Amino acid sequence: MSGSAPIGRVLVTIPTFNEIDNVQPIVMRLRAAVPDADILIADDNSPDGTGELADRLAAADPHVHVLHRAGKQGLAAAYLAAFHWGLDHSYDVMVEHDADGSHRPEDLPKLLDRLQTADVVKGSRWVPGGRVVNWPKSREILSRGGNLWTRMWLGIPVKDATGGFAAWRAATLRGIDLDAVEAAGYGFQVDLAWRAVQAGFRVAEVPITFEERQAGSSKMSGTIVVEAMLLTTRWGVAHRLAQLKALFKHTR
Ligand SMILES: Nc1nc2c(ncn2[C@@H]2O[C@H](COP(=O)(O)OP(=O)(O)OP(=O)(O)O)[C@@H](O)[C@H]2O)c(=O)[nH]1
Ligand SMILES: [Mg+2]
Repeated sequence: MSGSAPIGRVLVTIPTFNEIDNVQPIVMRLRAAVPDADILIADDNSPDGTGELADRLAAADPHVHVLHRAGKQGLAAAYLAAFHWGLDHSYDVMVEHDADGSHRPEDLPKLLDRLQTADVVKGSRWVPGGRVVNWPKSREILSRGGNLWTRMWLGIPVKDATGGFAAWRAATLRGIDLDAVEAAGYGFQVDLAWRAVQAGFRVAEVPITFEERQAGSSKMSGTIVVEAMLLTTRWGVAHRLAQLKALFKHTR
């Protein structure tokens, strides 16, 4: 764990599946917001040609890279592949950033700033100053409910553990067992945050504005929600049993 360490070389990783209308604007905004950072688009062979467009962006700009993957394998697999790519290329910081415009590149400097005294920083919709724009009430309830469930079971000191905008020090990612990550969908976010907390890393949150996507379609599904809920419950039961065991040990 670091004290107040400079953050070094930053790689913004963007998973994409059918984001043809979003990928170029988001890359342009990122390049303007964090000009020194590199960008890695991890595309799962999108049928709409996102991968080919990403190649053209990469050919025009040495800061942009593309990781082509064989087919749609879920958000977690794309991020894990992107993290490994970043670690192999000696980046010091890896950022998770959606392609769909829900995360604002303009908020990223704030996350990176906070990372100077943290091991991972999550962009949070549910801390003071955080907000959502144009998000259907049903999605807000799902997100708030999922985070409540997560905090109830895991006691995790994170208000938006399910959020997908985050900056990780490479040392933090190296310090958690990425191969053991279980979730395939957005439970992946809780999985990673929980591993970081358990390993004793400092997890910080900064407020962000989260906007509903304007183009393309959501990949969120009932299966992804159920997976996240079941996994969180299983980790929570194990965690609470371990706490009870420790309590009995102390009171005997
Ligand atoms: N490479 C890859 N990217 C994915 C996959 N599923 C989702 N993504 C990307 O991950 C990001 C988040 O996905 P979204 O569909 O926006 O899902 P979400 O943000 O959880 O849901 P919404 O709030 O409804 O948008 C987007 O950039 C997607 O293109 C996948 O299987 N493979
Ligand atoms: Mg989205």
